[in-house]
Amino acid sequence: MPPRDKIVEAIIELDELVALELADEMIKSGTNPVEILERCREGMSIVGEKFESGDFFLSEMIMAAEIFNQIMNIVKPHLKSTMSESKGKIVIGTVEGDVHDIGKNIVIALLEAEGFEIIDLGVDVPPATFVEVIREHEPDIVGMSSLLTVALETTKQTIEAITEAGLRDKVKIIIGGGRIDAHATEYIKPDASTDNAALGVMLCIGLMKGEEV
Ligand code: B12
Repeated sequence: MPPRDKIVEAIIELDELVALELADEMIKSGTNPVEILERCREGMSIVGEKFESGDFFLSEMIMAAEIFNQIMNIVKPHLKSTMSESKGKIVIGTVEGDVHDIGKNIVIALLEAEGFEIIDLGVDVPPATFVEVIREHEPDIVGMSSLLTVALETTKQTIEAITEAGLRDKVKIIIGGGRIDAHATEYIKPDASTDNAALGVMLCIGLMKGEEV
C-alpha cells in the first residue's frame, strides 16, 4: 500500500496539532485550498470506516470532526471571493434527522466564494422549515445535505413537501452528501446531485443558467 498523505494520517491519528500545522504549511506553500479539504475528506472516510468496524467510538468521530472544523477555519479565508454582485440566492440545510454539517459547510464556503448569497438553515431541518423559508426568501436554488442512509428518505419527503406547497417549479433543487449516488438520485429526483462540493458549485452555476445538469 502506498504511504498515506501526512494530513490524512494526522486526522486518522486524531493528532490535532500536527493536522493544523500541516494545513497551515500547505496554505503557506500555495496548495489549492479545495485540494486540502478533499484530502481531509479522505481522512474522514477512513475515520468513518474505523467507526463502522468498531475500532473507533463515537467520541473519536466527534474528535475528528472537531479537527476538520479547525482546518476549515484555517482554509476558509483563502477561499474568499472578490465578487460584489450576487450570482443567485441559495437556501441550504442538512435534512431532518441528520446532524452532519462539515460537508454542507464546505459547499457553503465554496458557493460564497463563487459569489452566491447563502441562507444556511443549519442541521436537522424539517421539511416544513424548507417550505417556509422558500416562501419567505424566494431562493433560486435549494440545497439539501444528507450523510445518513435514512436521511435519503427525509430528503425525498422534503422535496414532496415543497411540491405539495406548490413551490417545486419556483426553485431548482440540488442534493449532496456522502450517500448520494446514481440510485439515490433516481429515487429522490432532484434537479442536480453530487457527492463533491466543487462539482456542486459548477452544477449550481449551470442551474442558474437554466442548463440541464
Ligand atoms: C464526522 C462524522 C460524524 C460527526 C458529525 C459532526 C458534524 N458536525 O458534521 C458525528 C460524531 C456527530 C456523527 C454522528 C453520527 N454518525 Co457520522 N460520520 C462522520 C464521518 C466520519 C465523517 C463525515 C464528514 O464530515 N465527512 C467529510 C465531508 C467533507 O464529506 P461529506 O459530508 O461527504 O461532504 C462532501 C460531499 O458529500 C459534498 N456535500 C455534502 N453536502 C452537500 C450538500 C450539497 C447541496 C452539495 C452540492 C454537496 C454536498 O461536499 C463535501 C465536500 O466534497 C462519516 C464517515 C463518512 N464516510 O462520511 C460518518 C458517518 C456518516 N456517520 C455515520 C453514523 C452511523 C453516525 C451516527 C448514527 C452514529 C451514532 N451511532 O450515533 C450519528 C448520527 C447523528 C445524526 N443524527 O446525524 C455513518 C452513516 C452510515 C449510513 N450509511 O447511514 C458514517 C458513514 C460512518 C460509517 N461508515 O459508519 N458522525
